Amino acid sequence: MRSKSWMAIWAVAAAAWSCGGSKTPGTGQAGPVNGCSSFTDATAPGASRTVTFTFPSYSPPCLLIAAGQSVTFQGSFADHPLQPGVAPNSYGMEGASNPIPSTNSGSTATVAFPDAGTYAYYCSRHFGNAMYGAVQVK
Ligand SMILES: [Cu+2]
Repeated sequence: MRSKSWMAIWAVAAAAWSCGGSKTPGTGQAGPVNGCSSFTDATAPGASRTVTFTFPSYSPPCLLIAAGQSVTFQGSFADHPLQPGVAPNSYGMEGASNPIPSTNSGSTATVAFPDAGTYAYYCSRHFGNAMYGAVQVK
């Protein structure tokens, strides 16, 4: 008898888990990538393609470049470890092979983007504060 009631409780708990919200943070779901619904155009030859960061944001967080251009991330990676991908608490689709490296030391990282796509990144310490962004390559 006791074990049967536990089974019933487990079944209810499992049902509650499986029919939660329609959006799952972290990967491949509807919505702008890491909050980037519009991008700062840095495709012009003389444009700055540097993303600076201090708590709690990247500036500019959403950058548009052309294939073959590079972006320089500048700030303390020890304080704000850079991670490629959609933040665990965010949404959106991104390109298949993200060239942004996991970086947790130093203060400058220049990343080349050879292929078109949208590549997400976030601070592994402060994504809860919406410290994330994306590079769109056209
Ligand atoms: Cu941070």
